[in-house]
Amino acid sequence: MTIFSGIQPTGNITIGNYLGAIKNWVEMQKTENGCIFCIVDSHAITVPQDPNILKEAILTTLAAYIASGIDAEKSIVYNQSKVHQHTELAWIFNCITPIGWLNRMTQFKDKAGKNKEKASAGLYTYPVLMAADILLFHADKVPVGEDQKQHVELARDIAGAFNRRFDVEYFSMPEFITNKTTTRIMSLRDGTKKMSKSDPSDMSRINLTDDNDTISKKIRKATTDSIEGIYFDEEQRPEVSNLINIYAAFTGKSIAAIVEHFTSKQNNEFKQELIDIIIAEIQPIREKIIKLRQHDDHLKEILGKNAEKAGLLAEKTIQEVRDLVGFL
Ligand code: AQP
Repeated sequence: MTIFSGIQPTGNITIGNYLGAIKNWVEMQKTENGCIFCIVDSHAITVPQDPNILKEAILTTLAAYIASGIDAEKSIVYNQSKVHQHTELAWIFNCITPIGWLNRMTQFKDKAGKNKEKASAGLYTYPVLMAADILLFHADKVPVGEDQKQHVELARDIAGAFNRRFDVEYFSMPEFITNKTTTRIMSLRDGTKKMSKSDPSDMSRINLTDDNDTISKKIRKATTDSIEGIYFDEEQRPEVSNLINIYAAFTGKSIAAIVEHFTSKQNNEFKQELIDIIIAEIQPIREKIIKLRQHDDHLKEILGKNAEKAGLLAEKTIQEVRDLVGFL
């Protein structure tokens, strides 16, 4: 079985990325040998990036993967731009994907906002590159957060469109899978907005590189409401429900059990327990990231070696695709 997923090196990895994606990857890696975890830097440049900061972010993202438990010997871990077949396949897919399908993608609407005309063509065709990432390796399963579900569905549609266009059964359908307990972690400042690496407010997220005092401060200052008691109601109490969700995702406990545990407790007791739980899991990861970043040459060597492994698999697919398309 082949498993493919990735994260953009667009800033500090958040607990949203960790709980929604990486934690699930670590679990899957325990039983599966065919895992490919990419640092999707070609996706990152769909919005402007400072070149020096991007280079740093690629290395920190790799360090975060390894520190969280990804084994770069067992799984293939590399940065996307090192394997040119991603963009070659994306171009072919661009030529078979109807514009109408891309117009339905909600992430483009969210990210382009009111400035749609000024957004890059790359941001618009981002989901086509993502389909190429997945199908280049004939991935069976794609473990991502719930926000990426629509893009995985589009990858299935593109696989079908390719097969129909060339009258083959070449690509099979990749399956979207997400963490059972975590669907979407929301911003600590606004419970209706997704927690994001690129949110202008650092207080809206917890980064894997945050120190214990910063984690504590961010949770204490996290927006809540003035309603008495701790209970789950995403409509009326999005912020409190988000904190309960984060608690559930870190501990694996059910929402019902958490609410029961806090029935007669105060908001500050709930927040303190949450802080302790987050720190217990994040502190060792942060310490490993710092250690790994002291050996950037080693990290670069890992990226190089793994890109070679990925390149071999990718080249086989692209040769077959070139032939099906009619390229000599
Ligand atoms: N808030 C979240 N809750 C659960 N899962 C999340 N993911 C992202 N945010 C949350 C999952 O993390 C993986 C990597 O995402 P990405 O870097 O490719 O892009 P993204 O989804 O756009 O993530 P960010 O953090 O919001 O990045 P920016 O700010 O650069 O756009 C995916 O599996 C995603 O589902």
